[in-house]
Amino acid sequence: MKTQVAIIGAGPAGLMLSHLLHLEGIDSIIVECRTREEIEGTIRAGVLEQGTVDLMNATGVGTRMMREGHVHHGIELQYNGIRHRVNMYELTEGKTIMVYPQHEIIKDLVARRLKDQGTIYFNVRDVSLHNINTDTPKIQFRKEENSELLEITCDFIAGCDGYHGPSRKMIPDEIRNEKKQIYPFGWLGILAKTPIANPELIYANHDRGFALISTRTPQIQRHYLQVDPNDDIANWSDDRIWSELKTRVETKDGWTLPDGPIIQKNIVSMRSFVCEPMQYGRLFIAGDAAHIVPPTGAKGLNLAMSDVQVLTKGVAAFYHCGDKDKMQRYSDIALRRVWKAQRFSWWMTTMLHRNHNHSPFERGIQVSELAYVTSSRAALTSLSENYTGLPIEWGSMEALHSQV
Ligand code: RFL
Ligand code: PHB
Repeated sequence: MKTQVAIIGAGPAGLMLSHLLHLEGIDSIIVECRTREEIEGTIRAGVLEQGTVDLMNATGVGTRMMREGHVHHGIELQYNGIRHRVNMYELTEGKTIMVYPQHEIIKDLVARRLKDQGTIYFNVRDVSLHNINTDTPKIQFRKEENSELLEITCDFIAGCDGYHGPSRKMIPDEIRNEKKQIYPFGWLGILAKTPIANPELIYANHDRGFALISTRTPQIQRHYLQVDPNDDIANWSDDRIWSELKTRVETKDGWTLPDGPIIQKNIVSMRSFVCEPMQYGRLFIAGDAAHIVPPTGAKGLNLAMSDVQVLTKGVAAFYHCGDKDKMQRYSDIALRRVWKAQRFSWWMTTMLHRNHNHSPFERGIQVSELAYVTSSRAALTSLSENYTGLPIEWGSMEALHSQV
C-alpha cells in the first residue's frame, strides 16, 4: 500500500489530522490497534475549548456537537465551602466552552472519514515504524494475530498513538528529551445516572481533597474525586463515593448534590510530560504521544487538536507550495502552545488539589492564591483566557472553510 501520510492511532489527534489532510486534498491511511467499538466507547475528556468547537464547525463535523453538546459561559471555583463564579464569557469578550464527550467526537470523525472514503484499519497488531530518517518511510502491521505482515509506504508518518504507542520511542535517545512531573494525586472518575447537579462545572478545593462536578447529558453526570493514585477502586463503594463527593462540594447555603446509580468508576494517575522535539526525520508526533497534562485544566484533547492543525499547515505547505521549511518548524511552533497549556494545567492542579505533604505555610499560600484569583479581575481574566483556549499559531483554518 502507498499513501502520502501514514497515521498511527485513531484518537482525536489521528482522526482529526486525517480529516484535515483530506480537506487539503492530501491522502492518508490510519492504523488503530483497538476496535471501532472500543474507541467509540472509551470515556475520557469532556470539555472543548472555543477553538476546538470552531475547528469542528469549520470543517463540517460539528453538527451533532452543536445539537447535543452544552455551551457553558463559565465555571465555579469553590474553597472554604463558598463558590465563586468565573464568568468566562464576559472576561474573554464572548468565548465559551462546550461540554461534549470525547467518544462522541470520535464517532463523528470516524463516520466522516468513512463517508469521505478514508481508510482506517481497526484492531491491527504489531505496528512498527521503519526508515523514518529517509525520504521513504514505511509502517508495517498485521490485520490480525499471526496474519501476514502488511506494509504502507508513505512520505510522512504521523505518530498519533497516545502516551503508550510506539512512535515517540523511535526518536533516538540522544535526541529525545523527556521532561516530566508525577503528582501525588489520582482522580477517581464516575459516570452516574442522576440529574444535572449544577448549570456549570464546579472545581472544589477541600481539606479532604479536590472534587470536580461535571456533566455529560441531562441524565448522566461525570464527577471526580482526588484520591491516592495507588488506591484500589475496590475500596470505593458507591456510598463512600457519594459521601465523599458531598462532603467536598456541598456549600453552607444548603445546596446538595443529587446522587444515584454509579454506572462506571475508575482511578487514573496524574502526570505532566513533554517530549522534545516532536519531530525526527519524516516522523511527526502529536497529541498524547508527545505530551500529557493533568486533567485539571481540561487541555489534553484540545492540545491534540491544536497540534494537528499546525501539522496540517506544514504538510499542506510541502505538497501545495514545495515549502519544506514549514514542516521543519512544526515542533517549535506546537511546543510553544504545549508549554503554555502545561503551565496552566500544572497551576490549576497545584492550586486546587490538597497536597498532604504541604506544610501549614504552603497550605496558607494555596488558600491565599484562591482568594486572590477569585477576587482579582486580572487573575480571573488570565484563568478564563487559558481555560477557553489560547490562540494557535498558524491555526486559522480559513483555507479549509470553502471546502467543507
Ligand atoms: P489517544 O486518545 O490516546 O489516542 C491514541 C490512539 O492510538 C492508539 N494506539 C495505537 N494504534 C496502533 N498501534 C499502536 N501500537 C497503538 N498504540 C496506541 C490507541 O488505541 C488510541 O486509539 O491520544 P490523542 O489522539 O493524542 O488524544 C488525546 C486525548 O485522548 C487526551 O489528551 C484527553 O482524553 C485528556 N483529557 C481531557 N482533555 C481535554 O481536552 N478536556 C478534558 O476535559 C479532558 N478530560 C482527559 C480528561 C483524560 C482523562 N484520562 C482518562 C487520563 C479526563 C480524564 C479522566
Ligand atoms: C470531564 O467532564 O470529564 C472533565 C471536565 C473538566 C476537567 C476534566 C474532565 O478539567
